[in-house]
Amino acid sequence: MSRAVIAFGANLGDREATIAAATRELADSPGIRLVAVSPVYETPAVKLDGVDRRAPRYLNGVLVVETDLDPHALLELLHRVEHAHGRTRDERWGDRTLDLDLIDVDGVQLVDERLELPHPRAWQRAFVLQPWLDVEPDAELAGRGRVADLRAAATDEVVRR
Ligand code: A4P
Ligand code: MG
Repeated sequence: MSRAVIAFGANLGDREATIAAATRELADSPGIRLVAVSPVYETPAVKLDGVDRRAPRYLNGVLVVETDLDPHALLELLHRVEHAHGRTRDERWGDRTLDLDLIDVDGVQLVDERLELPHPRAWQRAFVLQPWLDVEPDAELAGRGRVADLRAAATDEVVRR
């Protein structure tokens, strides 16, 4: 069994309903046990050229699961759930009904053409670090250090719902 941290984000459609349904679908998937659901934060959209205040705001948070799926199988499951919620891939960092990212799996570090662990941008994003910290106050991000320290250094805005 491994322990995985999954980040969710949604800024189009009924964000709460999508996140609730996706959480249920993951919890009900074979090989997955849901361990923790973080509080949800509202966050301004970060685009490739910085914060975009005209874009719809995101709801962000994390799930912690125990799983006997390997990381690639888990990523495929996340993509299936995104797809079921109308996720399209038009623009990198574009607005989306649902994004499910794999943040950490047991501290494994790997890079291949499909998957990078830990998630390469998690270390600098309060919208990932804050909810993770809420459910795992002693968490560490492989190669980067304590999540609490990374959170203290992150400057993007997160507002608890
Ligand atoms: N991929 C590689 N490693 C991973 C991983 N650890 N987890 C690959 C998930 N996917 C991973 O992702 C692109 C490719 O990354 C996939 O084919 C997958 O195999 P995508 O979901 O298709 O596209 P994306 O999400 O637009 O790209 P990217 O670069 O992964 O985006 P990020 O870094 O996830 O950022 N602002 C706010 N406020 N809140 C957000 O949640 N999210 C993003 C997306 C941008 N701005 C945001 C938020
Ligand atoms: Mg993604």
